[in-house]
Amino acid sequence: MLNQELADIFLNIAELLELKADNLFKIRAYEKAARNIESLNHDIGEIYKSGGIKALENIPGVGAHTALKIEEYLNTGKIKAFNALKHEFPNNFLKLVEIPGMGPKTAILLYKKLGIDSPEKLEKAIKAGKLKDIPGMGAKKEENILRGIELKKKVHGRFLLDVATSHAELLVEELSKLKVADKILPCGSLRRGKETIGDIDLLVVSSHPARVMDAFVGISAVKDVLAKGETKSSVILQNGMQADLRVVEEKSFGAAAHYFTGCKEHNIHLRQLAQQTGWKVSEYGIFRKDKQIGGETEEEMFSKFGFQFIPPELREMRGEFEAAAKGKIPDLIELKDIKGDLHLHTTASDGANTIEEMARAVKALGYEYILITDHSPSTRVAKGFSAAKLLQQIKEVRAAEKNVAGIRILAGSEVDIKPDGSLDYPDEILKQLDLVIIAVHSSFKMPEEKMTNRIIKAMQNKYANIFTHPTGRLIGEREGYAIDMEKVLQAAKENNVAMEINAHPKRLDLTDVHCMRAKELGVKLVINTDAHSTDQLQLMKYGVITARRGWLEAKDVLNTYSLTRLLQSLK
Ligand code: DGT
Ligand code: CA
Ligand code: CA
Repeated sequence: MLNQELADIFLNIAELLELKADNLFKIRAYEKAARNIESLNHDIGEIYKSGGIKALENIPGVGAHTALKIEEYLNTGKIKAFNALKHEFPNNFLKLVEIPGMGPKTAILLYKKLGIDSPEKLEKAIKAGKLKDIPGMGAKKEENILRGIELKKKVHGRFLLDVATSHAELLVEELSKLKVADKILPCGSLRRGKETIGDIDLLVVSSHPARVMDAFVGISAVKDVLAKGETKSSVILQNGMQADLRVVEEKSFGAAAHYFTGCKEHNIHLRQLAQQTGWKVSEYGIFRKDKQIGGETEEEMFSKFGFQFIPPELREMRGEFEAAAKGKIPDLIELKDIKGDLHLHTTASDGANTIEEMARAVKALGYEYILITDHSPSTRVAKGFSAAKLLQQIKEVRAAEKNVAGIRILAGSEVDIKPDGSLDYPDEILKQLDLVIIAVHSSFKMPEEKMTNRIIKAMQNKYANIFTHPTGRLIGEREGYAIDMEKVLQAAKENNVAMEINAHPKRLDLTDVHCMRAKELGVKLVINTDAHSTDQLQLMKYGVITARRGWLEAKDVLNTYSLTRLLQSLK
């Protein structure tokens, strides 16, 4: 979490310096520091704690000046020089620079020529045709920028699941330390595992609400206090995220947990059912007249109405009450069901760790197998490699398996689907791999029909086993390509290709809704991290929660199987 925050700040500094046409070496140095901090294997706060400023300077790309800035941020939550730099520009200028399709040079040009200093003004100017006469602009570029603005709007003010999770964990940890709360439960969209989170909702049981409130607003990650009441408070954290906290009595815990978990439509439905019985449901309990008849536990919120317990991830008004009435709530997959990771990168392409390092890290997680999947030649930016090098890597994988006891290491590849639907290695090479992952990494803007046919053709290759990150989206950065998912799912079924749920919090596709449909069609699924370093192997939990939102059970997900059964299930 800290790593990402600092990386973002250093990137912003680089962007602002670029706007000022500052020294190019300095700009590149900040960019490099940002990249290296982002891909660190350890929390930068921990690095600092264990070795002080010297340890920070040992991070590649971090010099003495940068180390001082990191230290300042770790100690005070801000970097004065960064704030000063921001003050040299109009208020919303960074927001402008960060719009996909913009960049520093365009931003400064539009500011100088048209006084554009915010995304809102930019959108208006484009729509009014005011950019037409600006050199370097054009219909295509304007279209890209407008799309970028829409994308930012959609996630505006919302946070990725991992960012929200780590902030909630930090708040829970800080509150726990102070020993004023009997129970602390993060609720809301976070507990339901949505892919983006608006704000954190913390529920606390305590007999000392006033002390909880004091503790909450005093946490060092809190930047502003929006409201502080007897049982409710709201704050803004250093990263701009809001956190709400409610304190209730033990006897209302279940009702409050249910209420604050939502979603709103799910809550309203239960309230209406209560009314039909002459009862009342609120965040304080289930009541008949004024007498509380349930709600101390969350189970009661369902059992009192004859329902099976509905796990938080299913509370989206997608048929959960009907299923619960019939006793048909699925036995949802859990993280502990996962036996292997079938998509990960090594130093051979754009990963940070070797095959053996990845294998040892996976073993420590208790998994039984992994599939090594570096990139194929077309993905040049990700250091994709030749068939000859792949054959060499297969040998390295076999050797690594001998060196690391107790884990099966399979040789695979993340093979590009070329624009014509053919695969990026010839069949003679593919057939030597244990499993093959196929992926779209180019020509994202193809029309839907063409893109769908391209993918289906690739699935028909007899060596294709898994279709990874099936929509290609990057949440908040890039819309997915146009595809007819229904046809792709049908083709996956027909060709025995498993669909991947990519656990990276920026991806999380297949989405929950697509998972539900895949299951209906009997399509096989896998959950992979796409890890580019050992610490990213931990992202599996976000894939699992997405699968749970898609109503999946362990039996629907192939990497919960033993390796033998997994291999038998795929072609
Ligand atoms: P978010 O924060 O936008 O990602 O989404 P949520 O679901 O966390 O929504 P939030 O933070 O506005 O509210 C937390 C929960 O409180 C929500 O999931 C259900 C409950 N809630 C909020 N507003 C209402 C309402 O008007 N009626 C009912 N019955 N429940 C509500
Ligand atoms: Ca919320
Ligand atoms: Ca809230």
